[in-house]
Amino acid sequence: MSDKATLSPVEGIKVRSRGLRGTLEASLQNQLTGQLAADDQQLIKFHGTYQQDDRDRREERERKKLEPAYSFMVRLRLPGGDLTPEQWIGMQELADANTTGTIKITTRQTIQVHGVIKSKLKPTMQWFDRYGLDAIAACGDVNRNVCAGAHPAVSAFHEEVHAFADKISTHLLPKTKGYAEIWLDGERLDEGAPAEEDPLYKDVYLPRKFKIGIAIPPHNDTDVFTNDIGLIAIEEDGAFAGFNVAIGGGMGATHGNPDTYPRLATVIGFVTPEQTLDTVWQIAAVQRDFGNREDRKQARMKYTIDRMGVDAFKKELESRLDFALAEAKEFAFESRGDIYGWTQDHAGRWHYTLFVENGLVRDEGEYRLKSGILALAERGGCKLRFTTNQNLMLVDVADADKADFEAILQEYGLTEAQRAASNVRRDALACVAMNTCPLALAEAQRYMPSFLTKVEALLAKHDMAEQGIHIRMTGCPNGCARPYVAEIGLIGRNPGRYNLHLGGDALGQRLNTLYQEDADEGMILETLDGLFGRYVSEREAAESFGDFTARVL
Ligand code: SRM
Ligand code: SF4
Repeated sequence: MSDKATLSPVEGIKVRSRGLRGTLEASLQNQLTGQLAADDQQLIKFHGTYQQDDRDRREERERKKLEPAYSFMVRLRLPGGDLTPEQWIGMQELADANTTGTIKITTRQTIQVHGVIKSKLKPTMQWFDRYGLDAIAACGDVNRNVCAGAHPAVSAFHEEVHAFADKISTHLLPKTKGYAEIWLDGERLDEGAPAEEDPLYKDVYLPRKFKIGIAIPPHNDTDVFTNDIGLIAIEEDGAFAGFNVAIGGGMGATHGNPDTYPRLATVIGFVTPEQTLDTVWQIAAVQRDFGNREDRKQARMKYTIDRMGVDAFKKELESRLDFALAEAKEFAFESRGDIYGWTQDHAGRWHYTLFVENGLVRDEGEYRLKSGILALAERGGCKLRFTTNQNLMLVDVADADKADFEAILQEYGLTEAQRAASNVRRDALACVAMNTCPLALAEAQRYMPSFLTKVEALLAKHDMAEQGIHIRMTGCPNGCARPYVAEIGLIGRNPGRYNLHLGGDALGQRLNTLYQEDADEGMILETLDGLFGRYVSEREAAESFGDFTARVL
């Protein structure tokens, strides 16, 4: 155990919090400021929300001697990304009433809203609750939203596997009733009474955020190897046999700090469906006990594993389980991007994947995405599902209803927008960055669309307009759009300047590497122009752009 004196300050906040309660209620009631007390700014993350301020307005507010324009981002916990149409309608009404109005589909298959002022936080949480939704553990040093492969048509046992997202999320939820107490006027813990016992998180929680993703081969839409725990569904004789377990994935790094790095998860074995919940629980417990609690930049499980060694970590895990992991089974990924448009599954049900650029749900001119999704939800007769590629699916549409949905998609300009988007645009990801993310060093989702227009022009110049290349952009090296597994990764360095990473594969199985540092748009486009030209003339048969750059550079 670490010496108390050297623990990171967040550790003390967790331990003192009495089940994540802290002084949150008092902070929320303080009407003199739009922000929370410092400790509560950390604690509120465990309740699925972050305090932010409008970075576009910082200077103006400072000039006027006003405090920053504080507001909160609130993120739903939504294992597997599923919402009912009624829940979507409720979320859209909420977005119009309490937030900027835009709903953001995230890279972890859920939605978040921005611009919620302090006085509207509790009503927002209560709104979620009315629709059977919550934000507990959507952020913070706990297991976060569990992602699962979104596309029902990729496997006959898709539903069985997809259901594990919810099972795992529930199994690893914090036991505190602090969330209900603070936001939902739940029963209060007696003054001075200890917080609820939590066998997994105890009073220390995990050293850092913790993420679990499930992939169903041959599709790796969840980028399974970028998770702390990646579960790869294994088929035997046409049925679901269990999961290969991969541990220690993570994307975040810090510019100039070589001790931080992205890492792909290492496959350590195979477990049956019955062994899965125990296994993920105990992996989290090993990380709880062995993770670094002094330096938060070394606290993710990937560093724990690299410090201990994979074999020692696995040995510790197995000492806590009453079984040993079996040898990992064969699997193969063949695709990663979303499968757009209509697909039909083994049971004959229809599913439609709708392209949502950078996950931003709002109306823009003729392209009335938000109104269109509302009309689809009001039509009913399907489930809504978010994908880890920031898109939206209509799931389980009956044959007889398909034409109705198609008509709505056309009426709101959605079919046309989807058809017009190039392959690179449809496969691209960008994180939030400006104007809300406090860590952004450069733009991402606000800049990506115009950047891609220039890339499309370059591709057309080289007769590759139809080419698919995974391009991902983030405003800083934390990697929220998983840029280190992109074929072209752009990682914000300074305003208008990015580190260009190349050489990731198209399936999320190989990290890219730094090719050009602190480059502006002109430099990046010049580099890509040259490389696209070489790709056309030097590529091997069926070689992806990522594989090509990894081979020749
Ligand atoms: Fe992230 C922090 C947004 C997925 C790695 N991320 C943040 C914060 C909360 C900034 C902050 O700490 O104050 C960003 C809020 C911006 C805003 O204004 O909304 C933020 N992360 C996002 C989202 C919304 C990006 C998006 O455009 O979709 C994604 C929300 C996912 C969700 O629903 O839970 C998001 N973040 C990711 C991913 C991708 C993934 O998980 O598949 C990663 C890389 C994988 C990983 O965790 O290693 C990721 N976010 C980070 C990190 C770096 C963690 C690290 O190990 O160093 C931070 C910073 C931190 O934790 O200190 C961060
Ligand atoms: Fe913010 Fe950086 Fe994450 Fe983008 S990658 S949302 S800039 S923390």
